[in-house]
Amino acid sequence: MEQYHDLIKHVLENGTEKHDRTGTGTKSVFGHQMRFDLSKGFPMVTTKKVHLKSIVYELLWFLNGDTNIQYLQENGVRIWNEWADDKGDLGPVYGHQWRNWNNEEIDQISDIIETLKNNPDSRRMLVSAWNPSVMPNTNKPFSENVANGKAALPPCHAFFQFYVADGKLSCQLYQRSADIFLGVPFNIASYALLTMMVAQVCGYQVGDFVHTFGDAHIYSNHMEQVELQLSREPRPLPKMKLNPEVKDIFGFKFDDFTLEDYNPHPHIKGAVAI
Ligand code: THF
Repeated sequence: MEQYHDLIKHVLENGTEKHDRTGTGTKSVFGHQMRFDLSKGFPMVTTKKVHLKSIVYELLWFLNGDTNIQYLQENGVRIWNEWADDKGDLGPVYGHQWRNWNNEEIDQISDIIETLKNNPDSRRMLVSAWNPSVMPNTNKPFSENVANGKAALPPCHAFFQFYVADGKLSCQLYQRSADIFLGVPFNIASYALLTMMVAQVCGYQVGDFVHTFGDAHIYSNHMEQVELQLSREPRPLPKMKLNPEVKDIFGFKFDDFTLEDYNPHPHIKGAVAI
């Protein structure tokens, strides 16, 4: 995971102090790219312990088209609590756009799987969570936006594209806004996992996960944490095993994922900016 450490160092050295919506303050750069060859191990940060359980349940929740946090809470996942209304709703966020864009029965995930199986040279294999018609009004509380049919938050990982060459499936994500300490380790593992799942159900080997950033920032209250992390030596990457029986992208269950040889340094706590 040198790519991740290089990103932290790059932002510390070249970033600009910048104010942000949450009022926390950040150091930020605009535009950056990382690439992970998924055949070389599962790209999970090793210089702090990352909570895979939250990542897997969140991804299954996105794929189910679910946008209420009840399912996450039932499985002990708290990462979306801050933004939900009192019924647990987040409005039309990721899952809704992936599976049911504008309530028009547009299922981008099923469409992509179809295209990957039948026309893998296509240059149109994109999934967009970025939907201008549901953008929230920043001056209003999350719950009021949700009550008005808007998303609680605009998507951070906005859209992604698949690519097949030499029998290998690659995926590139454009992330418009990236919380480097807390969110990015989650985002890398989540899309790496999604790429592996799509590759398995479509019959491809895994290629690269390419992670492209817009505003990549370190929050001012994460500075000590990232310094501690940089002082640690990265360890060998773990391996992710998927249950090979699953051939339907919507058929995966939590127990179908097994992470092997993950020996991270201890967890580092950090507050999430809301
Ligand atoms: N807002 C901000 N400020 N940062 C983000 O990373 C972020 N997201 C999602 C939406 N808004 C965001 C939410 N994803 C954690 C991890 C991911 C999140 C939100 C919070 C978090 O607190 N992680 C802790 C605890 C892990 C756990 O309990 O499982 C950690 O130490 O990793 C990015 O898409």
